[in-house]
Amino acid sequence: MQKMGLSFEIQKTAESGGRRGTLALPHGMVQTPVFMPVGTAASVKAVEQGVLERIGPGERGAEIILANTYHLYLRPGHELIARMGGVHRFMGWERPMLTDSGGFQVFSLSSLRKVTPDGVEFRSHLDGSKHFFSPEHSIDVQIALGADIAMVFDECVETPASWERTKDSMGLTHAWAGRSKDHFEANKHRVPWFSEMQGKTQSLFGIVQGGMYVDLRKESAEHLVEMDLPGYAIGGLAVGEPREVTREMIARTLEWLPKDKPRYVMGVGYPDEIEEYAKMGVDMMDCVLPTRAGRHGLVFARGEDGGIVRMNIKRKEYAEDQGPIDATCGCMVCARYSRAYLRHLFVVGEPLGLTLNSVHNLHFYLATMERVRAELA
Ligand code: PRF
Ligand code: ZN
Repeated sequence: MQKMGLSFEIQKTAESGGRRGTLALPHGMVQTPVFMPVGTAASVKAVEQGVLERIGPGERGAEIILANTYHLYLRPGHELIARMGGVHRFMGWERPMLTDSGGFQVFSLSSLRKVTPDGVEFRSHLDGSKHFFSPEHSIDVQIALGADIAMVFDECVETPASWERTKDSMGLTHAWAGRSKDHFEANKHRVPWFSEMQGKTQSLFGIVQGGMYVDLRKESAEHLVEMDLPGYAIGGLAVGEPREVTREMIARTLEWLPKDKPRYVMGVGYPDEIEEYAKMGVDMMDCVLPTRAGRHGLVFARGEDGGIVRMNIKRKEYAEDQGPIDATCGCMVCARYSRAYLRHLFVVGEPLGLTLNSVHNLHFYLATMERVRAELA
């Protein structure tokens, strides 16, 4: 019998609905709830893989990162990456990885999109060249990349969108999910380095859509649950709607998803949001925020009351501040560098500044999740 790609064990569920779990993947174990740093183009921007492995409490590092189908298909190309032994070997990362399907990026980055039932024709945001993505093609690319978890090809509807528009888009997403699954099942053993994954296959997750409409969210969750996939994402959120709406959509959608499978909210959020959603029962989250904010000089710290403080390291008031970003942080940046130095690096445009801010922010996110896991245990 074919070995499973994934097993998920829940050690404990809190009254709030939050769960403390362990996700076993071909490249290793992941403690959940987990925050996944985003490595769009096979790189978590400005942070080297060796550092990523040591970031976070106890220097345990990031246990899983994300990469993106759309970006890697455009550059350097999934076939090149396959010839290099897959995305893990290509980037020197031996821990678990997840690839997003490219659906979201096609809709948010490319131009002149033409959506048909078959797929999406679009122009690259890099050079305007024409490309076509279908569910089958997205799966082919994701199989070539060889991440532990692949995602179905979906459409993330723009916001605001009418109920009718959202329903049509959801119908398309459901048809594409079916085709993604069929193509994945027929081809998942073709990962050339399959034997190196101890004979374990990749796993394909579904994505619930349905915009900001509770009835459509329910229909979408039920449709995907019927497909019996090993994990489920909640997509289409954090696209500009108020935070209360995001929370409400997550809370309701979680009710309709299986309790025994991993549940992943895509593209969230601020540190207090990831904490809140993890306590509600979300097992996985990813976001560019810690790295993107870091590259813009925005760093997170804990206030004396335990609340989250956002600091703009560029500010003049830090010019002669000898203290670390956050004395309680425990990261390698706060152990060594002052706010004054970090401000200086940022002001003169030294690349090290981008790295150090990103490392601190990622540590902050991983530490936040570690605290939630301890509370749930
Ligand atoms: N779909 C996919 N990736 C995503 C999203 C989605 O809806 C989102 C929405 N926040 C982020 N990344 N495939
Ligand atoms: Zn720090």
